[in-house]
Amino acid sequence: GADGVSLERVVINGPQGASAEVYLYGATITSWKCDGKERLFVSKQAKLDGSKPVRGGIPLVFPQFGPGDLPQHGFARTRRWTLQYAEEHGQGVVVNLQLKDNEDTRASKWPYKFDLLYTIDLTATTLSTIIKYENVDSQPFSFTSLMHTYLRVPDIASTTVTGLKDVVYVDKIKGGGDLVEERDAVTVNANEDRVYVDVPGIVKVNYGNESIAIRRFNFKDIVLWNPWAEKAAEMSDFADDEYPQMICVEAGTVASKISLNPGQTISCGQILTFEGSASHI
Ligand code: TA6
Repeated sequence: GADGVSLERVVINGPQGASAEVYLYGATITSWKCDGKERLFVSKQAKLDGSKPVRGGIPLVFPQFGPGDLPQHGFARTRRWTLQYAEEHGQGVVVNLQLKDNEDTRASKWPYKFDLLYTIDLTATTLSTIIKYENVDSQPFSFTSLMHTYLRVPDIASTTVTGLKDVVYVDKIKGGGDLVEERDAVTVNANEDRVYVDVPGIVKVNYGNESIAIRRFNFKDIVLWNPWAEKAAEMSDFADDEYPQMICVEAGTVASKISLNPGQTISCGQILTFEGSASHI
């Protein structure tokens, strides 16, 4: 869209000061606050006018992860989703957004009829994001999909990622697949871009005495990414000095494809849980 267009967004106020914000553009969650702090990273230079995917928050990657026949990471993160409903429940707030095929997607290299229902659920200490994918076409289709979560951290140098030990990964920077993670606590001190394949359990991002736990279902893989200085310099929507305040730990199925027959659905998603030091919330 033209610069200066202010995109529609939904502000979600949950219990105990928890809050979230989602732009209908890409259904991109751009804020998740709990225990008084912003837990997601959005670049100071992110475009919030629909001119390009938001550099931060939780962009939705569908139907293609990475480069390929479609624009990088597919079209879901640059389409306008429609708000179906938002309502309070006992422990928080649930918001439903929908995306369907349109003439542009049907004219693309991925021309299938689909229906996505995105459910965002906010409680005092959790943010759950689930997509129900439905094949409403007359033929089967396959896709890759991922939630490109940018977590805010005080300093990458004192951040660890646990839950990846013994997992096979592909290193997209150094090249090579079938590597095995040997560390209990993975640290990042350079440009990293890794796809951990078939991650079995809970992955946690730990900083200071706080953690964000990432629980997944039907999302097999975890992508770990930090652009570091060299790649940050190449992105116009990412300031040069921001990479120490973020880490991308992304739940998805990207090393294999999800296939749906006509009429079939699958729900995939993640639940982010804030685990603070004092469990005073
Ligand atoms: O996070 C993994 C990744 O695929 C990286 O290779 C990098 O390209 C990143 O996504 C950001 O992609 P984007 O298209 O949003 O600039």
